[in-house]
Amino acid sequence: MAFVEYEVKDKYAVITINRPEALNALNSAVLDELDKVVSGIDTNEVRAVVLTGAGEKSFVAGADIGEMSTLSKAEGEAFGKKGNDVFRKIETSPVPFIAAVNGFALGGGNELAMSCDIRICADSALFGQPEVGLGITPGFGGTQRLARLVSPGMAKQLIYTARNIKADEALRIGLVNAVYPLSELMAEAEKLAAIIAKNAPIAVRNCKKAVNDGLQVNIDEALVIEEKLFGDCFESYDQKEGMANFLRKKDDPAKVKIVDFQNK
Ligand code: CO8
Repeated sequence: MAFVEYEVKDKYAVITINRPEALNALNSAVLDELDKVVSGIDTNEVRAVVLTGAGEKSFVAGADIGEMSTLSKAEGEAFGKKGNDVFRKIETSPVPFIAAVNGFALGGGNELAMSCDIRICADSALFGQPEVGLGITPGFGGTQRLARLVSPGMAKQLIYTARNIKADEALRIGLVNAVYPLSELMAEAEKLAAIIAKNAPIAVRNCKKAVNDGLQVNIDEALVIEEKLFGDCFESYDQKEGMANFLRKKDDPAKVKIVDFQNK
């Protein structure tokens, strides 16, 4: 593919948005390729995904302003839907996505990062929703996900002012989980992906669904969602072997082993 690289490593994969000449800005071609890559992930083989941007300067500097500049109302809405559909695919993918934010995460870039499960960033990263300075609203989920991730008040302040924030402030408001020197970011992201990939995949998948779906409903309905996904883990090979391993260890610490979860 011209703009999106996909590399499978040891039970995890790395997706790289690769349009560095435009700071990895998202045009229709990039969104189409990202859609294909995300749809094509073999979730039996791949248990976590790291998403990053090519180069040392930018994760994604937003939706492509040149492409958007001449859109009609209907085309603008369709472009918003195109981005929303791809980002929602990431958000609802059975595998966890880690955004490794290696620089600018502006507009659609911040929105892409927010569709991931976990965000970590370089100390050089810059986050923001600059859309109102361009005469538009955030249109790839920014008004919705930022308000849910940080707080409605903080989201509104960032969106209404179009102010960019640095990594330390992103950490303080909970937009990212950790900040690393740029040179260490990918190693840290891949280490995190590898740790997740070693755990029982059905359980991790059900945790993602439980958190995501539970946040959309009231607490009583949310707990029912949790109960069903908890129950769904039982009778799996991974549940039986994970628990048997704990019990073997109790009998005889020498029997300790790392469980090779099978995703079944
Ligand atoms: N779109 C298109 N091209 C871009 C974008 C972008 N978002 N960002 C950077 N580029 C291009 C530049 O035009 C430039 O290209 P060229 O070399 O051909 O002139 C190249 O990338 C390098 O950029 P700069 O020379 O500007 O690099 P600087 O280091 O000087 O500045 C900045 C970096 C600060 C990131 C600057 O490029 C910038 O401000 N970019 C725009 C950031 C922005 O406003 N992003 C939000 C866009 S709006 C959005 O994302 C809406 C999402 C929802 C869409 C809903 C659809 C309806």
